Amino acid sequence: SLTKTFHSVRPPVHLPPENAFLSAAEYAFSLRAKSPWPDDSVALINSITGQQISYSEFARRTKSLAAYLQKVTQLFKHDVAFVLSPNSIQVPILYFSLLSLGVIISPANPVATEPEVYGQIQLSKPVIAFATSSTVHKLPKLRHQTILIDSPEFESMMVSSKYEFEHVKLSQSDLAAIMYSSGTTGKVKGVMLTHKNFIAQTAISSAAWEMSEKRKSPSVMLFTTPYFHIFGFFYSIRSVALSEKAVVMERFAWKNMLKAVQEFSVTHVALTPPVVVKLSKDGSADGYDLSSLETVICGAAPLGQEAIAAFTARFPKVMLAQGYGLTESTAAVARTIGPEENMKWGSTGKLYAGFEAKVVDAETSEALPPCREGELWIRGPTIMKGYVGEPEATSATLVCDGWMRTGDLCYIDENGFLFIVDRLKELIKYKGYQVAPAELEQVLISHPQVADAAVIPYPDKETGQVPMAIVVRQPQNTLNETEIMDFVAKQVAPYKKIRRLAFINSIPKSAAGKLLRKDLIRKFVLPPPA
Ligand code: 4UV
Repeated sequence: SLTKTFHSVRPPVHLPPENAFLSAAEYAFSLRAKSPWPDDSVALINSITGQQISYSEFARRTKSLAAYLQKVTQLFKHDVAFVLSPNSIQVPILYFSLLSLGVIISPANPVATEPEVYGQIQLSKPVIAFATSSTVHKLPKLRHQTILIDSPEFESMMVSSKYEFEHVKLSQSDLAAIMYSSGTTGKVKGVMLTHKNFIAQTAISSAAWEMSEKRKSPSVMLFTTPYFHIFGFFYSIRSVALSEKAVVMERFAWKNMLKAVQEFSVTHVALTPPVVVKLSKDGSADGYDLSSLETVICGAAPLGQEAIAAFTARFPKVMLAQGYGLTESTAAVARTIGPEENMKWGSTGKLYAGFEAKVVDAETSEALPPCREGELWIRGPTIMKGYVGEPEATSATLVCDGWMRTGDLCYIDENGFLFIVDRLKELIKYKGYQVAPAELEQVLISHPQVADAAVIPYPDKETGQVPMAIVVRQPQNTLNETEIMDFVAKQVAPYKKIRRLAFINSIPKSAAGKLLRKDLIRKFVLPPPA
């Protein structure tokens, strides 16, 4: 077929009219109210202390806090609030309050360094910062009013009914958030997302949910994904829309995750590929009762067929769904829905309702037919407004007629399944051939004695670049360099062979589970500073 634009094959989803005044918070609460579960069902659980908050309490706290911030702190529509906090049950309440005030949320990674925080603040220009006792020291001194969300004062802002919240009229085109784009490549940018972006994502993702789930009780979702990253940020809204019970982990810790699944009978968890791989390889998972698990949603980085096979063999009753998205697209634009699509190993599923895609040849800019590899371009209702203060970066990404370049190499098959190959910018060029590091990483971790691996380009006079593997061996393992190189060479075309190798104790990863290849390049490739 000569298809040049791929259209979503999902049933259309009804979105609220664009001229309706509506915040993402109101919209999520309105879907919650239509759910079959009562107001007193549990909304949030602290996975360590067991403290619980019901949906009616969630709504009450959101309103009291919003009233306080409006009347005492004097926060108004279009103000920006910087948020620097690890996950906690306070964070979603803070988010919903700020969303209903029309205050733009700008959440940053709590492990960011002071210079990183400074750079982010320069971009988003907040009038206030919300931090915790563990992060507050990173904020620039005396610049902003600061509220600590782990303080008794914050608790009383959420529970006092002293102030009356005055409803704020918001257009859907108003900004809801400025998110910092992952920064695994290039410099950090502030991604502007509107209430409409979140409303559309909530509507589309809830519709997908209804297609795949027929539940007798609310799902129990474990939040290991950070609330400052789009995956966790959007899921904090989606969770309310679906009336889920959200089990919140302060920071990701392997044993705590397993313990939480057992203790709270977790049914759903969103994970990144490294954790999915670890679940299928690490013996310590056997010590826990994980039988409540129904679905694992995996996204944020490529998950290879071998990894899926290993996971499915170990957890045959758990559905492993895959989703693909970007901060710039307000989370997912494609995902697998239902058991049949989940078995399409290696695919991140079909486009969500309301989306279109093109696969564009990097050299000729031509839109390609099915099964050909090129850069993924997408168009749809969740695409960002742009990068704050960066018109050039914005026009390089939002190219024309609403199309956004993703920077990802992909192909779409005849049935509309999307396959992500790798980040275009991270491709290795060996004698002019493109080698996708992600593909070699998947081969490497399919070796039972390899615990983790990353592949980076190593400069080479003769060939341009050669693929270099950085490998973490399983404990007490003597696997050597040649054995690993031979193992890979047997499975890939000759130009893709690993030609250099080093061992390491652990692979650096971002909080969202992405390999930090640039840190490895700094360590293994660049000469040490003079
Ligand atoms: O901007 P960002 O950090 O955003 C994300 C968002 C991920 C998801 C995934 C599934 C969901 O359901 C959801 O709500 C959010 O990671 O990074 C964007 C880049 O991450 C890579 C790709 O290179 C994007 O440009 N990426 C994201 N998902 C996948 C992926 C995937 N499933 N497979 C391969 N690469």
